Amino acid sequence: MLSASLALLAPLVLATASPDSGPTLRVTVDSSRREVVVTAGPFVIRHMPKNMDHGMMHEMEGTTTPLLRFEWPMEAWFRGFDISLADGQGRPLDSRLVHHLNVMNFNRRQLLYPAVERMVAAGSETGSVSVPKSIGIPMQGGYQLGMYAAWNNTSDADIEGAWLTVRLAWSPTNLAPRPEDILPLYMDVSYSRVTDSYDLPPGKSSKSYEFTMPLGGRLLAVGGHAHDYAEFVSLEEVQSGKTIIMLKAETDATGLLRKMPRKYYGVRGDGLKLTEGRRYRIRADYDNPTGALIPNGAMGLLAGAFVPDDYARWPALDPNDPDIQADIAMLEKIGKPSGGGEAGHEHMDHN
Ligand SMILES: [Cu+2]
Repeated sequence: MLSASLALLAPLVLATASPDSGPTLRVTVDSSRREVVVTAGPFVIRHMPKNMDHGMMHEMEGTTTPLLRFEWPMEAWFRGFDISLADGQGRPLDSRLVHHLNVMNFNRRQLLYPAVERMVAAGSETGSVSVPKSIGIPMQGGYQLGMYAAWNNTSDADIEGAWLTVRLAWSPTNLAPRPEDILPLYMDVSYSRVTDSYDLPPGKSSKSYEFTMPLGGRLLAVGGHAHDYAEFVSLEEVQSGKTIIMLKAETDATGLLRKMPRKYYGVRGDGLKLTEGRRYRIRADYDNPTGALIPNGAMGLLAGAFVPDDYARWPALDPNDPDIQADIAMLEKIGKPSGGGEAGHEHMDHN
């Protein structure tokens, strides 16, 4: 029955959000390809002055879209995404203009932090991502989602009239065997409400954050995010001192980051077990050869596909929690002309 109702919905525009000025957003369901297609635009993509650094870039108007809200249309498992960019005539633009793209789910919170779920965190080198049909993120119709993109236009000219299309792949509820529920698990060496980038001192440095797992489960895959001059992002067991995840940064000869690896612990196997009540330490090491502190120059994140031992015990999102409210307020400020300030640093994974 689900597929029948989706076929009916497919040609319909499900939602149109048009603020007074600025981009519009359209959501359609492509039931033959099993994709929710989100199209937003038009955008002006400002080119960056040559000497702009990572932190400055985020603060410059026209380098980040505002938060674009939309509704997820039906019960399904979310299992992948694809990002594309086109000009006003529908001709493809280089998708690397999208520095990073985040999709948030305002109906579910993160496990470790009082912040809304980051469903998608994609970077210019991430490309399209999908997980096997045997797993997926459980979604309900009516979930309030939002997304934003940060641009990286290194050309000499602004690009006007750009349209962003994000295809969100899903598995239907009648899929057999039933997919296993996964949820995103974020671990951050420098989590705070407004920014998770931090100042990078010259020379060798290490930053870490310890936490107790509130709920056990298995990590099926994990990716990382770091900036230039990163050496690695790792996860250690505090008591045993054992390193259980090690993502070594791939850098060029001068230390500029090329990419962060991804690790797969087996989609059918047991995965990497994280134990309830156990202490863990996420750690990011850098070696900054510039001789100077780089303001907001560093980040250290791990993002995994996590199978909780008991899905029902995932902490519920409390809309009255001041931390949740602050997180949402921060997201709402992204890409706004004034007052955005530090908010623009919010990003999860662009490498
Ligand atoms: Cu970053």
